[in-house]
Amino acid sequence: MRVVSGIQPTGKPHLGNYLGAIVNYVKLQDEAHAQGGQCFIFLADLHAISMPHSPAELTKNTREMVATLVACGVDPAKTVLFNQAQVPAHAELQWLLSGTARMGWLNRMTQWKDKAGKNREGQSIALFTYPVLQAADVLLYQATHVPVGEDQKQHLELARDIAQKFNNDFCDEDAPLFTLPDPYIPPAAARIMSLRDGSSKMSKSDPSEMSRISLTDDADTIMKKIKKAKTDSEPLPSEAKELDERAEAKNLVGIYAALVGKSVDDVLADHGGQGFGAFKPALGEVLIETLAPINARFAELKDDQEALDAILARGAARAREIALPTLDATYKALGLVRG
Ligand code: AQP
Repeated sequence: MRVVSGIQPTGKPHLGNYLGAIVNYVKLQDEAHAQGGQCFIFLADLHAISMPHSPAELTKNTREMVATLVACGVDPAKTVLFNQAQVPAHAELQWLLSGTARMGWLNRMTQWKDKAGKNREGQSIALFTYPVLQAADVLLYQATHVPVGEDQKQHLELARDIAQKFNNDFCDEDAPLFTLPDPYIPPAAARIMSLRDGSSKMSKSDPSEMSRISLTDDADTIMKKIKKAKTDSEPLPSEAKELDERAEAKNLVGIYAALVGKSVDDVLADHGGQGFGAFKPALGEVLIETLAPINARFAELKDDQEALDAILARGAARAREIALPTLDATYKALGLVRG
């Protein structure tokens, strides 16, 4: 079992990152550890430069993201925790796979279409080739399980296509180089939506702070954001299917269900008929209770720059070592001569 996933240090991680991905990093880390497998979690700082960014902010966010992941339960003793910039093999493998990836495949990526909008010509090349770097990230470690939110499913499918084509084009049938990675998407909470707009996902780069719950928000901020979350004026129904046309209500009930580990139907069995004046404070309390220990641990860790850098340095050294055989084999398969 090889678990590999990454998160961009582009801001404070939010509830969507937590329920969609980080909870599963911890779950799979423990499973892999128990089975003698391996888990790699990296900060996707090379991905972060695909959009305009402030270098000083990127450095600060990278350290804060390490502190947050550790506060959430990612354990550097069980997981190889590092940032891409310290493992050049990621960028090297991306280039080597760029000969295999196809323009048409990348053109179809919905994240590219969403982020580029109408101004494709004005976007960085990195934003367009982002999914090839993502393929390199997971193929480099022969990932079997990739815990991601639903928005990343298409990129994972592309990574499989690239791996498959490379294996077909450059490897013997009985000795494929790359393992085809499987996405590990949570059955619930795979896509947490903005608190201001139930049709767009909760995102670090949304200009409105009120659109997301950051994992480091304090209790008052959490309650304020939940109370101000957009909803309709109807009471909660008693069955999940009645939420289908009520995006904002569905999102809040889905968050509650994921946090307490119940199905949406079970939550509605308890709260159906309630208005948001009663449901929102109940949700706020559950969120505060879930995030309080993460907040406390984050506060202990966040200012110890030396310790955070040491975690990344140790992880990167290990990652470089484990990445090497696959990187070497890729050069060789392509017929590239290296001294
Ligand atoms: N709203 C979400 N619901 C469920 N899962 C989510 N993820 C992100 N948003 C949601 C999952 O979190 C992991 C890390 O994501 P990322 O930071 O690398 O990139 P992203 O998907 O682009 O996240 P953001 O917050 O929207 O960042 P920005 O605004 O910088 O682009 C991934 O597994 C993702 O699926």
